[in-house]
Amino acid sequence: MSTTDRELRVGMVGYAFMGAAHSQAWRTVNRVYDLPARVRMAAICGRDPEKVADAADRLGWESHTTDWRELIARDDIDIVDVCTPGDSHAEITLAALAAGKHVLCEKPLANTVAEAREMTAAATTAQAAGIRSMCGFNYRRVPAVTMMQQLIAAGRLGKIRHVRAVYLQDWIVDPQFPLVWRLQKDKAGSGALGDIGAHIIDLTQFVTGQRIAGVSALTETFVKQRPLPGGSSGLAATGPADGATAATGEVTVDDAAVFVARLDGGALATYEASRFATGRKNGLRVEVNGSLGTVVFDLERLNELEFYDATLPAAEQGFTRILVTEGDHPYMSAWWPPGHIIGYEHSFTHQMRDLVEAVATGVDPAPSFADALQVQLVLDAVTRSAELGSSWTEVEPSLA
Ligand code: SOE
Repeated sequence: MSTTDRELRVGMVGYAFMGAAHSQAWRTVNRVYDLPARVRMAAICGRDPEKVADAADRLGWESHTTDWRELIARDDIDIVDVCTPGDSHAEITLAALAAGKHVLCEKPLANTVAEAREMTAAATTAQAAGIRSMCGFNYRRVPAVTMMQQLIAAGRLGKIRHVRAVYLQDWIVDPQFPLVWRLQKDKAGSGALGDIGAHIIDLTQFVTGQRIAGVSALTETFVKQRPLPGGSSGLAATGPADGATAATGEVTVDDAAVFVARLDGGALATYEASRFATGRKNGLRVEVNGSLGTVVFDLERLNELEFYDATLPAAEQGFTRILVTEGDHPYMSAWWPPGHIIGYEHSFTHQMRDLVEAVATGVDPAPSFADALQVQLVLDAVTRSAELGSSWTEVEPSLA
């Protein structure tokens, strides 16, 4: 639907769950939003020649390759979208920035603080040449989450006192579920902490505008040995028995992480990230209590925001369920008439919308790599605190 002739040509590395989610968003974004540039899905890259060819066909990419260096070297690629496991984020991103490509990198930004720092420094250098970088914390772009941020920024909650955040899944409760890449530290960096804890760390820092300044944490690996996988992708959808072999290997990441935190604006916060919350499939819930009110977001009801306005007369106070589907709610004007709900995949379309707009108009998109480094610093502090028996661990500002 774009009214411009300007093209932004995308090359994506990775074709599994996130690759599919991003492809869907790249395919859709210009059909829904009127943007200053049109996206061309120029190339997709993956390690397996047959699978990448199939992915190109299924997901709508014009060409495919098994060599990400070749993809980055192409003159007809403007944006590199990194959807690989964390162990290759830094290498691919640094090469892409050095080649003058804009970068979208999936979360968490990297597997270590050192890598995240290097990526942030490279992004800052590239910025001077007009190269943009963004980290894919997609949940910021759920309209109800964006609205939560706007309400808090407008002062509707007053002084923030408490943040309560959980992200709960249950896809590895079965001890026979194989040792997929998400359960290996050298590939994923950490377990539930980096995979889903990173989302609630980013989301709460985003909506409150406050930084996590210190933490005290506990982590646990409940099942320490698992069957080696036969070649599965690492997601619940593949099922416990998928390709598992008789041999076992060590789980080298956390299954769950819980921590308390102080935010730099004075709020107290609690966080829980677990893959062992039986019955919870993708349960992300954040509650923020302020001196003037409370807001609650629950991903399983993502079209809604609960709001308690304590400035109303006492007789009228109570939790209001706001259906975030009006045309003047964030991102919603381009979708359906009021009351016609949207889903998980729309958060990615909104992310691409903001990225395309930023690149085409020459502004820096958010979350920046510095924002993502801030999350990485919290992940690192949580890990260190847990290793030292929950000792209080300060988190430095990424832009210090
Ligand atoms: C798997 O646990 C996962 O797909 C994460 O990697 C995503 O970031 C999250 O959105 C859903 O769960």
